[in-house]
Amino acid sequence: MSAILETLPELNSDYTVTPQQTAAYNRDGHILLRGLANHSEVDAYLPLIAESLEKHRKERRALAERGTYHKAFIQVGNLWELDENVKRFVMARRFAKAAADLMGVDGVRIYHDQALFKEPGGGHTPWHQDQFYWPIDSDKTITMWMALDDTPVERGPMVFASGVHGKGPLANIGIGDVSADVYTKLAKDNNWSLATYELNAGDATFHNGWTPHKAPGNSSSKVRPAMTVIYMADGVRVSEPMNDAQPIDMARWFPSRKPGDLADTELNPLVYKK
Ligand SMILES: O=C(O)CCC(=O)C(=O)O
Repeated sequence: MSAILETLPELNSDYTVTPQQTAAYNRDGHILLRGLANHSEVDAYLPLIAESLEKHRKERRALAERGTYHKAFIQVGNLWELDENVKRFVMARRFAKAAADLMGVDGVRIYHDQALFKEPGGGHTPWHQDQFYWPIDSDKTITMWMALDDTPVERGPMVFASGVHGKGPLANIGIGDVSADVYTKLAKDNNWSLATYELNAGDATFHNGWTPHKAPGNSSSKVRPAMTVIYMADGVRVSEPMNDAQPIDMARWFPSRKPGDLADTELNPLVYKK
């Protein structure tokens, strides 16, 4: 074990998710859990996640040279495969148990993780539904989005449409300028109720795979560092791709699996089981 890994907080202790919070998550499709990590835990992991993101990021263009999607954040997926220190954060039992409790399931596996750092002056995150990309035969999917620094509105916390996740796919479209327009119209025509949360470092939102969400740009002078972990219930299966994006996710996150197979490859470790 490396010298750093030995000293990192284990993040294994329980966080109590109340029945009221579970009910609110299932009603709204999103929730904020305050203090899921404490300040010393965030302080230990933030520099490691930031360093790993900087090392592995592919996007090196100036903001002005990028399109809408690449202006929204610097992104690296599955840091847990690349960095043993960040792996401890991604595999944390505490976070996985909270995800399982909110979904009301007895076990969860990792789908993948993403570090998402919105730079100062970074653009808005267009409206989208995550599960458009995911070849998973279940709606028991959830993303934890943890703020690694305080995230007031001007730094770009997410905005969620409440209570529409149960409708499943609302538009057969991935994230970008077109999805921004399409979902803005859906929000207006259907009078969606929108919710946003100002987060402190260590607070985390959880949202369902079908919850439409977006984020404003970062108009502050500080980066908005966030780490996400996407979980799926243990026992879900790989689904038939429903668009051109899903075969890419299937090959990347479910190597050698086909529709109908259990979503339980070596890239999908069981991180919590009751
Ligand atoms: O960090 C953001 O701005 C967007 C994140 C997001 O869409 C997600 O985690 O599903």
